[in-house]
Amino acid sequence: MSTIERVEVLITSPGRNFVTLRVTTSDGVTGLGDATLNGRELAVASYLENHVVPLLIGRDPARIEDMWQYLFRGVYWRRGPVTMTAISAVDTALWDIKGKVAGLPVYQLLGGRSREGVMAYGHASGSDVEEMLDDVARHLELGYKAVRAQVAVPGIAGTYGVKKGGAYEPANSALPEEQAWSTEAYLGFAPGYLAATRERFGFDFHLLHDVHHRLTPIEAGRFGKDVEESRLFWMEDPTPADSQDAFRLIRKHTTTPIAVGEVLSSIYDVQHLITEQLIDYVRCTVVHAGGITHLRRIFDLAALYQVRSGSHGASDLSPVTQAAAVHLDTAIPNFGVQEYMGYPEQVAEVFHGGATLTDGFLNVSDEPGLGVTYDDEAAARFEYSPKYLPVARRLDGSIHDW
Ligand code: EZ4
Ligand code: CO
Repeated sequence: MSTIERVEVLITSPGRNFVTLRVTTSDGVTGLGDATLNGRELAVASYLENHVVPLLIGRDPARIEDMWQYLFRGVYWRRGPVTMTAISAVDTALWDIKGKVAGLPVYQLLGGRSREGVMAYGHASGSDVEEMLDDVARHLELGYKAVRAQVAVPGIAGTYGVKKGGAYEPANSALPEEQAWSTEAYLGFAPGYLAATRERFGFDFHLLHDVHHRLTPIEAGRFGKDVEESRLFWMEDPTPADSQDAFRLIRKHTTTPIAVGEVLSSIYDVQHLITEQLIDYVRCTVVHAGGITHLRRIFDLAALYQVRSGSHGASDLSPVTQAAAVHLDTAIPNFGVQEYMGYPEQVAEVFHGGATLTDGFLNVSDEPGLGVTYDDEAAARFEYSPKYLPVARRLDGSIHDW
Protein backbone atom coordinates (compact mmCIF):
# COMPACT_ATOMS: atom_id res chain seq x y z
CA MET A 1 0.00 0.00 0.00
CA SER A 2 1.15 3.48 -0.83
CA THR A 3 1.29 5.78 2.21
CA ILE A 4 1.60 9.48 2.87
CA GLU A 5 5.31 10.04 3.37
CA ARG A 6 5.83 13.79 3.36
CA VAL A 7 3.58 16.81 3.88
CA GLU A 8 4.79 20.38 3.37
CA VAL A 9 3.13 23.69 4.17
CA LEU A 10 4.38 26.15 1.54
CA ILE A 11 3.99 29.92 1.91
CA THR A 12 4.69 32.39 -0.87
CA SER A 13 3.64 35.88 -1.95
CA PRO A 14 3.77 36.37 -5.73
CA GLY A 15 1.81 39.64 -5.67
CA ARG A 16 -0.35 38.34 -2.83
CA ASN A 17 -0.07 35.73 -0.08
CA PHE A 18 -0.82 32.05 -0.65
CA VAL A 19 -0.52 28.99 1.58
CA THR A 20 -0.29 25.62 -0.21
CA LEU A 21 -0.18 22.08 1.13
CA ARG A 22 1.89 19.52 -0.77
CA VAL A 23 1.40 15.84 0.05
CA THR A 24 3.89 13.27 -1.26
CA THR A 25 3.25 9.52 -1.18
CA SER A 26 5.70 6.66 -0.73
CA ASP A 27 5.33 6.08 -4.49
CA GLY A 28 6.54 9.62 -5.16
CA VAL A 29 3.15 10.98 -6.27
CA THR A 30 2.46 14.56 -5.15
CA GLY A 31 -0.82 16.39 -4.62
CA LEU A 32 -1.52 20.09 -4.04
CA GLY A 33 -4.18 21.73 -1.89
CA ASP A 34 -4.83 25.44 -1.36
CA ALA A 35 -4.86 26.56 2.30
CA THR A 36 -5.15 30.33 1.88
CA LEU A 37 -7.39 32.25 4.28
CA ASN A 38 -7.03 35.93 3.41
CA GLY A 39 -5.57 37.96 6.28
CA ARG A 40 -5.36 34.86 8.53
CA GLU A 41 -2.85 32.83 6.48
CA LEU A 42 -0.51 31.87 9.31
CA ALA A 43 -3.33 30.56 11.51
CA VAL A 44 -4.11 27.90 8.90
CA ALA A 45 -0.40 27.23 8.26
CA SER A 46 0.12 26.63 11.99
CA TYR A 47 -3.04 24.50 12.30
CA LEU A 48 -1.74 22.32 9.48
CA GLU A 49 1.88 22.24 10.57
CA ASN A 50 1.23 21.55 14.25
CA HIS A 51 -2.05 19.65 14.34
CA VAL A 52 -2.66 17.99 10.97
CA VAL A 53 0.64 17.10 9.28
CA PRO A 54 1.80 14.76 12.09
CA LEU A 55 -1.52 12.86 11.82
CA LEU A 56 -1.19 12.28 8.08
CA ILE A 57 2.16 10.53 7.91
CA GLY A 58 1.82 6.82 7.19
CA ARG A 59 -1.89 7.00 6.25
CA ASP A 60 -3.46 5.70 3.03
CA PRO A 61 -3.82 8.64 0.58
CA ALA A 62 -6.57 6.79 -1.31
CA ARG A 63 -9.08 7.04 1.57
CA ILE A 64 -10.32 10.55 0.86
CA GLU A 65 -13.74 10.26 2.52
CA ASP A 66 -12.32 8.60 5.62
CA MET A 67 -9.65 11.30 5.91
CA TRP A 68 -12.33 13.98 5.69
CA GLN A 69 -14.38 12.36 8.47
CA TYR A 70 -11.22 11.86 10.54
CA LEU A 71 -10.28 15.54 10.33
CA PHE A 72 -13.85 16.86 10.80
CA ARG A 73 -15.62 14.53 13.22
CA GLY A 74 -12.52 13.05 14.74
CA VAL A 75 -11.09 16.27 16.21
CA TYR A 76 -14.10 17.21 18.38
CA TRP A 77 -13.82 20.95 17.46
CA ARG A 78 -15.88 21.44 14.35
CA ARG A 79 -16.41 23.93 11.55
CA GLY A 80 -15.05 27.47 11.39
CA PRO A 81 -12.95 28.92 8.57
CA VAL A 82 -9.51 27.95 9.94
CA THR A 83 -10.39 24.28 10.51
CA MET A 84 -12.35 23.98 7.26
CA THR A 85 -9.57 25.60 5.20
CA ALA A 86 -7.06 23.14 6.67
CA ILE A 87 -9.37 20.19 5.89
CA SER A 88 -9.85 21.57 2.36
CA ALA A 89 -6.12 21.62 1.73
CA VAL A 90 -5.73 17.95 2.67
CA ASP A 91 -8.86 16.88 0.77
CA THR A 92 -7.88 18.74 -2.42
CA ALA A 93 -4.34 17.32 -2.34
CA LEU A 94 -5.73 13.77 -1.99
CA TRP A 95 -8.05 14.26 -5.01
CA ASP A 96 -5.04 15.51 -6.98
CA ILE A 97 -3.13 12.36 -5.98
CA LYS A 98 -6.07 10.08 -6.79
CA GLY A 99 -6.31 11.57 -10.26
CA LYS A 100 -2.59 11.13 -10.88
CA VAL A 101 -2.69 7.52 -9.66
CA ALA A 102 -5.72 6.78 -11.86
CA GLY A 103 -4.29 8.70 -14.83
CA LEU A 104 -7.48 10.79 -15.01
CA PRO A 105 -8.37 14.46 -14.59
CA VAL A 106 -10.32 15.05 -11.37
CA TYR A 107 -13.54 15.94 -13.21
CA GLN A 108 -13.57 12.39 -14.59
CA LEU A 109 -13.39 11.00 -11.06
CA LEU A 110 -16.39 13.19 -10.17
CA GLY A 111 -18.60 11.65 -12.85
CA GLY A 112 -17.25 13.17 -16.03
CA ARG A 113 -18.14 16.15 -18.14
CA SER A 114 -21.62 17.69 -17.84
CA ARG A 115 -20.84 20.78 -19.92
CA GLU A 116 -18.41 21.96 -22.57
CA GLY A 117 -17.17 24.91 -20.53
CA VAL A 118 -17.67 26.71 -17.24
CA MET A 119 -19.20 30.17 -17.57
CA ALA A 120 -17.08 32.72 -15.71
CA TYR A 121 -17.95 36.19 -14.51
CA GLY A 122 -15.38 38.95 -14.47
CA HIS A 123 -15.14 42.08 -12.31
CA ALA A 124 -15.89 45.46 -13.85
CA SER A 125 -15.51 48.48 -11.62
CA GLY A 126 -14.86 52.21 -11.67
CA SER A 127 -14.33 55.24 -9.53
CA ASP A 128 -17.32 56.68 -11.39
CA VAL A 129 -20.10 55.32 -13.61
CA GLU A 130 -18.34 56.11 -16.92
CA GLU A 131 -15.20 54.28 -15.84
CA MET A 132 -17.25 51.23 -14.81
CA LEU A 133 -19.17 51.25 -18.12
CA ASP A 134 -15.87 51.30 -20.02
CA ASP A 135 -14.73 48.36 -17.93
CA VAL A 136 -17.95 46.45 -18.72
CA ALA A 137 -17.34 47.15 -22.42
CA ARG A 138 -13.79 45.78 -22.06
CA HIS A 139 -15.08 42.59 -20.43
CA LEU A 140 -17.70 42.06 -23.14
CA GLU A 141 -15.02 42.55 -25.81
CA LEU A 142 -12.91 39.93 -24.03
CA GLY A 143 -15.82 37.52 -24.48
CA TYR A 144 -17.28 37.42 -20.96
CA LYS A 145 -20.93 36.36 -20.87
CA ALA A 146 -21.31 37.53 -17.28
CA VAL A 147 -19.93 40.65 -15.60
CA ARG A 148 -20.08 41.98 -12.05
CA ALA A 149 -20.40 45.78 -11.76
CA GLN A 150 -19.28 47.91 -8.78
CA VAL A 151 -18.82 51.69 -8.64
CA ALA A 152 -17.38 53.85 -5.84
CA VAL A 153 -20.26 55.58 -4.05
CA PRO A 154 -19.76 59.36 -4.42
CA GLY A 155 -18.32 60.77 -1.21
CA ILE A 156 -17.54 57.28 0.17
CA ALA A 157 -13.83 56.81 -0.51
CA GLY A 158 -13.37 53.12 0.13
CA THR A 159 -16.39 51.57 -1.53
CA TYR A 160 -16.08 47.78 -1.84
CA GLY A 161 -15.02 46.23 -5.13
CA VAL A 162 -13.40 49.22 -6.83
CA LYS A 163 -9.81 48.89 -8.00
CA LYS A 164 -7.21 51.56 -7.39
CA GLY A 165 -5.29 51.17 -10.65
CA GLY A 166 -4.28 47.66 -11.74
CA ALA A 167 -6.25 44.68 -10.49
CA TYR A 168 -8.70 44.82 -7.60
CA GLU A 169 -7.08 43.51 -4.42
CA PRO A 170 -8.97 44.03 -1.17
CA ALA A 171 -6.14 42.90 1.18
CA ASN A 172 -3.88 45.83 0.49
CA SER A 173 -2.15 47.02 3.65
CA ALA A 174 0.15 45.82 6.43
CA LEU A 175 -2.51 46.80 8.96
CA PRO A 176 -6.24 46.94 8.17
CA GLU A 177 -7.22 50.11 6.35
CA GLU A 178 -10.32 51.85 7.72
CA GLN A 179 -12.90 52.71 5.08
CA ALA A 180 -16.05 54.82 5.35
CA TRP A 181 -19.53 53.49 4.62
CA SER A 182 -22.98 55.03 4.19
CA THR A 183 -25.91 52.73 3.51
CA GLU A 184 -28.11 55.71 2.60
CA ALA A 185 -25.64 56.93 -0.04
CA TYR A 186 -25.24 53.42 -1.47
CA LEU A 187 -28.98 52.73 -1.70
CA GLY A 188 -29.50 56.04 -3.43
CA PHE A 189 -26.72 55.43 -5.97
CA ALA A 190 -26.20 51.75 -6.88
CA PRO A 191 -29.57 50.97 -8.55
CA GLY A 192 -28.97 53.87 -10.96
CA TYR A 193 -25.63 52.60 -12.29
CA LEU A 194 -26.98 49.07 -12.71
CA ALA A 195 -29.84 50.54 -14.77
CA ALA A 196 -27.31 52.62 -16.75
CA THR A 197 -25.36 49.43 -17.51
CA ARG A 198 -28.46 47.78 -18.99
CA GLU A 199 -29.30 50.96 -20.89
CA ARG A 200 -25.86 51.02 -22.50
CA PHE A 201 -25.30 47.31 -23.13
CA GLY A 202 -28.75 45.72 -23.14
CA PHE A 203 -29.79 42.40 -21.67
CA ASP A 204 -27.72 40.03 -23.77
CA PHE A 205 -25.25 39.22 -20.98
CA HIS A 206 -25.52 38.42 -17.28
CA LEU A 207 -25.13 41.35 -14.88
CA LEU A 208 -24.09 40.67 -11.29
CA HIS A 209 -23.59 42.87 -8.24
CA ASP A 210 -21.95 42.26 -4.85
CA VAL A 211 -23.59 43.98 -1.85
CA HIS A 212 -20.83 42.57 0.40
CA HIS A 213 -22.93 42.05 3.56
CA ARG A 214 -23.67 45.77 3.88
CA LEU A 215 -27.48 45.83 4.25
CA THR A 216 -30.13 44.82 6.77
CA PRO A 217 -32.79 42.40 5.48
CA ILE A 218 -35.39 45.11 4.88
CA GLU A 219 -32.83 47.36 3.16
CA ALA A 220 -31.88 44.39 0.99
CA GLY A 221 -35.55 43.87 0.16
CA ARG A 222 -35.78 47.47 -0.99
CA PHE A 223 -32.54 47.23 -2.98
CA GLY A 224 -33.66 44.00 -4.66
CA LYS A 225 -36.97 45.61 -5.61
CA ASP A 226 -35.28 48.76 -6.93
CA VAL A 227 -33.07 46.74 -9.31
CA GLU A 228 -35.70 44.29 -10.59
CA GLU A 229 -35.92 46.05 -13.96
CA SER A 230 -32.15 45.58 -14.41
CA ARG A 231 -32.74 41.81 -14.14
CA LEU A 232 -29.59 40.96 -12.22
CA PHE A 233 -28.21 37.44 -12.47
CA TRP A 234 -27.80 37.85 -8.70
CA MET A 235 -27.33 40.23 -5.83
CA GLU A 236 -24.54 38.78 -3.75
CA ASP A 237 -24.40 38.71 0.06
CA PRO A 238 -27.20 41.25 0.55
CA THR A 239 -27.01 40.79 4.33
CA PRO A 240 -24.63 38.79 6.56
CA ALA A 241 -25.80 35.16 6.63
CA ASP A 242 -25.12 34.72 10.34
CA SER A 243 -28.89 34.57 10.51
CA GLN A 244 -30.23 32.30 7.79
CA ASP A 245 -33.78 33.28 8.89
CA ALA A 246 -33.14 36.87 7.79
CA PHE A 247 -33.40 35.82 4.15
CA ARG A 248 -37.11 35.03 4.52
CA LEU A 249 -37.76 38.74 4.89
CA ILE A 250 -35.75 39.61 1.76
CA ARG A 251 -37.61 36.93 -0.23
CA LYS A 252 -40.97 38.49 0.70
CA HIS A 253 -40.03 41.70 -1.06
CA THR A 254 -38.12 40.90 -4.23
CA THR A 255 -37.64 38.48 -7.11
CA THR A 256 -34.01 39.54 -7.60
CA PRO A 257 -32.01 36.29 -7.29
CA ILE A 258 -29.75 35.95 -4.25
CA ALA A 259 -26.25 34.45 -3.93
CA VAL A 260 -24.58 33.66 -0.61
CA GLY A 261 -21.68 31.62 0.70
CA GLU A 262 -18.17 32.99 0.20
CA VAL A 263 -17.54 33.33 3.95
CA LEU A 264 -19.40 30.16 4.90
CA SER A 265 -17.54 26.94 5.46
CA SER A 266 -19.92 24.03 6.03
CA ILE A 267 -23.15 22.49 4.83
CA TYR A 268 -24.77 23.49 8.14
CA ASP A 269 -24.08 27.16 7.40
CA VAL A 270 -26.19 26.99 4.24
CA GLN A 271 -28.64 24.21 5.17
CA HIS A 272 -31.75 26.38 5.69
CA LEU A 273 -30.83 28.83 2.96
CA ILE A 274 -30.96 25.87 0.59
CA THR A 275 -33.80 23.73 1.96
CA GLU A 276 -36.14 26.72 2.35
CA GLN A 277 -35.10 28.04 -1.08
CA LEU A 278 -34.04 31.36 0.44
CA ILE A 279 -31.19 31.71 -2.07
CA ASP A 280 -30.68 30.89 -5.75
CA TYR A 281 -26.90 30.40 -5.85
CA VAL A 282 -24.60 28.94 -3.22
CA ARG A 283 -21.12 30.51 -3.33
CA CYS A 284 -19.08 28.29 -1.02
CA THR A 285 -15.64 27.38 -2.35
CA VAL A 286 -13.33 24.40 -2.42
CA VAL A 287 -10.71 26.09 -0.21
CA HIS A 288 -12.96 27.40 2.56
CA ALA A 289 -15.73 24.80 2.63
CA GLY A 290 -13.92 21.53 3.28
CA GLY A 291 -12.49 20.72 -0.13
CA ILE A 292 -13.95 18.94 -3.14
CA THR A 293 -15.57 16.26 -0.96
CA HIS A 294 -17.62 18.66 1.16
CA LEU A 295 -18.41 21.20 -1.55
CA ARG A 296 -19.78 18.37 -3.69
CA ARG A 297 -22.04 17.46 -0.78
CA ILE A 298 -23.26 21.07 -0.50
CA PHE A 299 -23.93 21.26 -4.25
CA ASP A 300 -25.79 17.93 -4.21
CA LEU A 301 -28.07 19.19 -1.43
CA ALA A 302 -28.55 22.41 -3.41
CA ALA A 303 -29.52 20.47 -6.54
CA LEU A 304 -32.55 19.00 -4.74
CA TYR A 305 -33.88 22.55 -4.25
CA GLN A 306 -33.00 24.02 -7.64
CA VAL A 307 -30.21 26.07 -6.09
CA ARG A 308 -27.18 26.37 -8.38
CA SER A 309 -23.47 26.80 -7.73
CA GLY A 310 -21.59 30.09 -8.00
CA SER A 311 -18.24 29.43 -6.40
CA HIS A 312 -16.23 32.28 -4.97
CA GLY A 313 -13.13 32.77 -7.15
CA ALA A 314 -11.43 35.96 -6.01
CA SER A 315 -7.66 36.39 -6.41
CA ASP A 316 -7.06 35.34 -2.80
CA LEU A 317 -8.08 31.79 -3.78
CA SER A 318 -5.02 30.21 -5.40
CA PRO A 319 -4.86 28.67 -8.89
CA VAL A 320 -5.10 25.29 -7.13
CA THR A 321 -8.56 26.24 -5.84
CA GLN A 322 -9.55 27.67 -9.23
CA ALA A 323 -8.55 24.45 -10.96
CA ALA A 324 -10.33 22.29 -8.36
CA ALA A 325 -13.44 24.48 -8.68
CA VAL A 326 -13.48 24.18 -12.47
CA HIS A 327 -13.13 20.37 -12.25
CA LEU A 328 -16.16 20.33 -9.94
CA ASP A 329 -18.08 22.90 -12.03
CA THR A 330 -17.45 20.76 -15.13
CA ALA A 331 -18.99 17.68 -13.52
CA ILE A 332 -21.97 18.80 -11.41
CA PRO A 333 -25.49 19.03 -12.85
CA ASN A 334 -26.44 22.28 -11.07
CA PHE A 335 -23.57 24.58 -12.02
CA GLY A 336 -24.52 28.27 -12.19
CA VAL A 337 -21.49 30.48 -12.74
CA GLN A 338 -17.85 30.64 -11.59
CA GLU A 339 -16.21 33.83 -10.32
CA TYR A 340 -12.93 34.56 -12.10
CA MET A 341 -10.85 37.60 -11.17
CA GLY A 342 -7.50 36.61 -12.61
CA TYR A 343 -4.23 37.06 -10.70
CA PRO A 344 -1.27 39.37 -10.35
CA GLU A 345 1.25 38.51 -13.11
CA GLN A 346 3.81 36.87 -10.79
CA VAL A 347 1.31 34.18 -9.71
CA ALA A 348 1.91 32.27 -12.97
CA GLU A 349 5.62 32.03 -12.09
CA VAL A 350 4.78 29.95 -9.01
CA PHE A 351 1.66 28.06 -10.09
CA HIS A 352 1.91 26.47 -13.54
CA GLY A 353 -1.10 25.09 -15.41
CA GLY A 354 -4.64 25.30 -14.09
CA ALA A 355 -7.88 26.61 -15.53
CA THR A 356 -7.80 28.65 -18.75
CA LEU A 357 -10.35 31.18 -19.99
CA THR A 358 -11.55 31.18 -23.60
CA ASP A 359 -14.41 33.36 -24.81
CA GLY A 360 -15.86 33.71 -21.30
CA PHE A 361 -15.65 30.01 -20.46
CA LEU A 362 -13.17 28.27 -18.16
CA ASN A 363 -11.74 24.85 -18.84
CA VAL A 364 -9.21 22.48 -17.34
CA SER A 365 -6.86 20.24 -19.27
CA ASP A 366 -7.07 16.45 -19.38
CA GLU A 367 -3.87 16.08 -17.41
CA PRO A 368 -4.19 13.58 -14.55
CA GLY A 369 -5.20 15.15 -11.23
CA LEU A 370 -5.85 18.88 -10.94
CA GLY A 371 -3.26 19.88 -13.56
CA VAL A 372 -1.40 22.44 -11.44
CA THR A 373 2.27 22.35 -10.43
CA TYR A 374 4.15 24.41 -7.84
CA ASP A 375 7.53 25.95 -8.67
CA ASP A 376 9.60 26.01 -5.47
CA GLU A 377 12.38 28.12 -6.95
CA ALA A 378 10.00 30.83 -8.09
CA ALA A 379 8.06 30.66 -4.81
CA ALA A 380 11.26 31.34 -2.84
CA ARG A 381 11.61 34.70 -4.60
CA PHE A 382 8.33 35.99 -3.10
CA GLU A 383 8.49 36.42 0.64
CA TYR A 384 5.36 36.45 2.81
CA SER A 385 4.37 39.81 4.27
CA PRO A 386 1.21 40.36 6.32
CA LYS A 387 -1.68 41.94 4.39
CA TYR A 388 -5.12 42.65 5.78
CA LEU A 389 -8.58 43.26 4.41
CA PRO A 390 -9.98 46.68 5.33
CA VAL A 391 -12.62 47.33 7.96
CA ALA A 392 -15.68 49.49 7.28
CA ARG A 393 -16.90 52.27 9.57
CA ARG A 394 -20.16 54.16 9.28
CA LEU A 395 -20.00 57.93 9.03
CA ASP A 396 -20.47 58.16 12.82
CA GLY A 397 -17.32 56.07 13.33
CA SER A 398 -18.96 52.79 14.37
CA ILE A 399 -17.96 49.47 12.80
CA HIS A 400 -20.04 48.16 9.89
CA ASP A 401 -20.11 44.68 8.31
CA TRP A 402 -17.41 44.24 5.68
O1 EZ4 B 1 -13.94 40.34 -0.59
O2 EZ4 B 1 -12.19 37.38 -1.54
O3 EZ4 B 1 -16.99 38.15 -4.43
N1 EZ4 B 1 -15.91 38.37 -4.09
C1 EZ4 B 1 -15.55 39.02 -2.95
C2 EZ4 B 1 -14.07 39.08 -2.64
C3 EZ4 B 1 -13.79 39.06 -1.14
C4 EZ4 B 1 -12.39 38.58 -0.88
C5 EZ4 B 1 -12.15 38.40 0.62
O4 EZ4 B 1 -10.96 37.73 0.87
O5 EZ4 B 1 -16.42 39.47 -2.24
O6 EZ4 B 1 -13.49 40.19 -3.25
CO1 CO C 1 -18.36 38.67 -2.68
